[in-house]
Amino acid sequence: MGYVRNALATWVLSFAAALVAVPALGAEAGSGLKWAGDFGPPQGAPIHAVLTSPPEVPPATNRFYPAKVIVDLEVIEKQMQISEGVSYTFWTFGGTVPGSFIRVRQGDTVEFHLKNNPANKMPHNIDLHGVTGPGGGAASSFTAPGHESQFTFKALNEGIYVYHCATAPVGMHVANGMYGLILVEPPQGLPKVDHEYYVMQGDFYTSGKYREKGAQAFDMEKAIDERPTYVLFNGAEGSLTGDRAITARTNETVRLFIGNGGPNLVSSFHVIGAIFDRVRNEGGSEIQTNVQTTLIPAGGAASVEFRTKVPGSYVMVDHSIFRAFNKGALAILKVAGEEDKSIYSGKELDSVYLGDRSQPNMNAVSKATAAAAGGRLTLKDQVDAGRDLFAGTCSVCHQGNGEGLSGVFPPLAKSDYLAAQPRRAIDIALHGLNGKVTVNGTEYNSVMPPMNQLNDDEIANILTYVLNSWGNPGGSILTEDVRKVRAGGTTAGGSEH
Ligand code: HEC
Ligand SMILES: [Cu+2]
Repeated sequence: MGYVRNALATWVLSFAAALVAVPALGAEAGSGLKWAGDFGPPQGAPIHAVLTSPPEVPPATNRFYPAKVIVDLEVIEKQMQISEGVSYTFWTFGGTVPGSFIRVRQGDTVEFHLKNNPANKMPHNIDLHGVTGPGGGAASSFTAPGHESQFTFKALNEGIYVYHCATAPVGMHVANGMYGLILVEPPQGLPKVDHEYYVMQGDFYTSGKYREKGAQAFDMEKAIDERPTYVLFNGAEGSLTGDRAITARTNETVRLFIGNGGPNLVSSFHVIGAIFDRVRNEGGSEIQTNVQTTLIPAGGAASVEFRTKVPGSYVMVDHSIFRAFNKGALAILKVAGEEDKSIYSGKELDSVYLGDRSQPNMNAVSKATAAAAGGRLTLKDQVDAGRDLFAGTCSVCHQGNGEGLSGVFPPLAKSDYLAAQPRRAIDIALHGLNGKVTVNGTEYNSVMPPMNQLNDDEIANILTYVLNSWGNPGGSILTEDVRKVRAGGTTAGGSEH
């Protein structure tokens, strides 16, 4: 008996909450009584679903009756940037990775139109996890380039669901970015928040190494072995950092719809410096509170909510942490507003966590890559790109102004050690340095770790920047020079070219 009463009380409460949230309800009060499930025939004129590109989420349906909702989704195969100066041919739902966000209401009858752009090379289909029926729509939606298919389903369960392509080889279609989220709102709608954002993780397998420049092909072997080159939020490194970070102000509520397209990895989703007040883990209906890190399975999703309290940059990561700092799984929520010293004494962030993503953008790196590809790389291109890359890699120790830290990290500015054999720096960057060195009359006996996670052109540009800054002697280091040293060649006693 107690249970029944409690359940009733909860129901009445959520009913009351919805009444407060949506003043327009009065007109629809009749249908309100069926909120436990509102599966009558579609009412009113058919509605075209508003689809949004990530990180945007369509507005609430604000609807209190079941409708017929038409979804038009087009598959587009296109080359896009996966990292600065690195391009990849993505297969997309709606032209973005992840695909367009779809929002409907429980009880809606969804008429789904899947179009396969005539310029595409591959057939595709769609499996929506929010569909009840074999294949989640996959069998009814197999579509050749230049064709369109149509199927209809009733959104029976509320929740946040992944959709993805399920055309063979399925793993390859998913790895190329063919996934997205569909939100099925509960009949009474979701509690109002100030911001909703759409973030989706995926793992990517390229023939080249992490950040290796140029057009990269899909690598089936790496994919089968589950050895991703990139682990990314919203399909590209930097898609949610710098001037593309998502934003909020202090004392606002934020709801993130977090999906994981996989194809292989599960995500330990964490926002550095924030605690999730409420999580619907696995997208289910139970609400979990006070969560630090929530697991998002491949082919799963969750919604997390929190109130922003302290201004600053909050770094969202997959807390399998090498993925964040060495494979790209890093995004930023920028919170503007007044400091609250009673909650956090502050020292604005944590460039430690932002690393080489602390730059507002990496345009200089892209520009240098394009110039190098076109055979017209200038010294200035290299210096500009090197400046962006130096920040967050070398600057952690040698400092942004190259002065180092007295007794701990030697200076690069006007370093006589560097000037004596500039090309020896290639070896230092690749292999690190330890043992006694004397720089400008001061002895250092410490350890610099190898920086060989940087690729050849990154090291070339960084060193060229260092050589042309702070009164150093100038000159340039080219990608080939670094490649030779990495391959085991010698720096030839610092001879200049
Ligand atoms: C984790 C700290 C750290 C980072 C990061 C770091 N270094 Fe160093 N670096 C050192 C230390 C410590 C030494 C001195 C090593 C010794 O005592 O043997 C050094 C020495 C050097 C030297 C030779 C001495 C001099 O001052 O001329 C060069 C050149 C150099 N680093 C370049 C770089 C470049 C370029 C990067 C970025 C790609 C970098 N370092 C990143 C700590 C660091
Ligand atoms: Cu596909």
